[in-house]
Amino acid sequence: MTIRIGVIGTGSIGREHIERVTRRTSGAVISAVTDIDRALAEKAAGEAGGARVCADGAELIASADVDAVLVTSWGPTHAEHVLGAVAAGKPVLCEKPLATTAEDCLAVMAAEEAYGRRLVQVGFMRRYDTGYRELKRIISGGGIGRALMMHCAHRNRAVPDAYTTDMAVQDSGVHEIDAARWLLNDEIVSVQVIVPRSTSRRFEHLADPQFILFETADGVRIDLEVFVNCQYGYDIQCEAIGEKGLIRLPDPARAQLRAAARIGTAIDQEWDDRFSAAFDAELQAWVDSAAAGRATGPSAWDGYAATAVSVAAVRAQRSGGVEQVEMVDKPAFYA
Ligand code: NAD
Ligand code: ISE
Repeated sequence: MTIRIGVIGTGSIGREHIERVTRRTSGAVISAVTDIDRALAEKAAGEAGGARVCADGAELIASADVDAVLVTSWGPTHAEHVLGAVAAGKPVLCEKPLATTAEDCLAVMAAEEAYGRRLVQVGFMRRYDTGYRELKRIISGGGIGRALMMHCAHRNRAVPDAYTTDMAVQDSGVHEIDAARWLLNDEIVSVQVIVPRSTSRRFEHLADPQFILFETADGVRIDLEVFVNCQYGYDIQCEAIGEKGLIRLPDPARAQLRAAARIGTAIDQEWDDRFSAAFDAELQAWVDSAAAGRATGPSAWDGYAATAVSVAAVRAQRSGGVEQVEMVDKPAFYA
């Protein structure tokens, strides 16, 4: 069976996913695309081998030649498209965030529950990265004993000046929020943000770097450094410390160069290089599960939890204090 995918949003990651589906995913084709920028959509349709261009997300979701929907538009528009796909009974992979407000995430959960089975997967692709999967296997298997602490870093080489202080949690740190919840099988209950001296290579409006401190329901403490103008590359670090050991995310395997009296390995420069294989695995898993009529991967509940923590973290950026995460109890539907 070939899954016919409609893509809403043909910007940076939308076009990457189109290329991924077209060249490296089995069992799927891109049948339709849409973007509020029609010229972009037409260009992407050509790259997808002649997909149809729809006027908007609603038309695309309703199309008979769209079996599954990929949402890669701007975050504030995600909820509308995901709700549309669920109402049409079509599987949907939504890039992070599921929605920018907890209320919209709850609306998606309610719609999915009313439909009767999971249709939504959220694009937290780190869960498909081999290094993170190894961490998950070892932590879950008791390899470090009871987890006590985690140290994480999210470093981007540079960001455009449209990037704002709250995006450090909502756009970047949200990946670690999801990864920590998943690795520890625990929920984050409070958050604090500490802003050190800022880099002189930042924009005036941007607090960069930031330390984000989390506490989980089980009492694990997590520190996350988000530094989005670190200059040297794209560098993701994660280390979990338990009662009997420590485990660290491996750096991507790169050949070692010995020359000019030095030993060195290349550092990825952008997120799409670092997580390219994880994105491939994520898309393939989504297509396979859509073909089998089931859902897999990060759920709408995970999307909700990550947004709820991000919302508290943005409050913490403003208050400077410790902010509690406000979350409903996990519905049995997502157990
Ligand atoms: P982008 O600005 O390059 O592309 C977004 C596109 O969506 C634009 O072309 C815009 O015109 C279009 N768009 C906006 N509203 C629309 C609507 N209602 N209907 C149709 N098209 C619409 O942004 P991007 O970097 O591609 O990011 C898109 C999403 O992907 C964001 O939610 C972002 O957080 C996420 N993202 C995830 C990762 C990751 O590592 N998983 C990386 C980058 C981006
Ligand atoms: C971007 O939206 C992503 O999701 C990348 O993975 C992240 O590293 C970057 O900081 C975000 O802006």
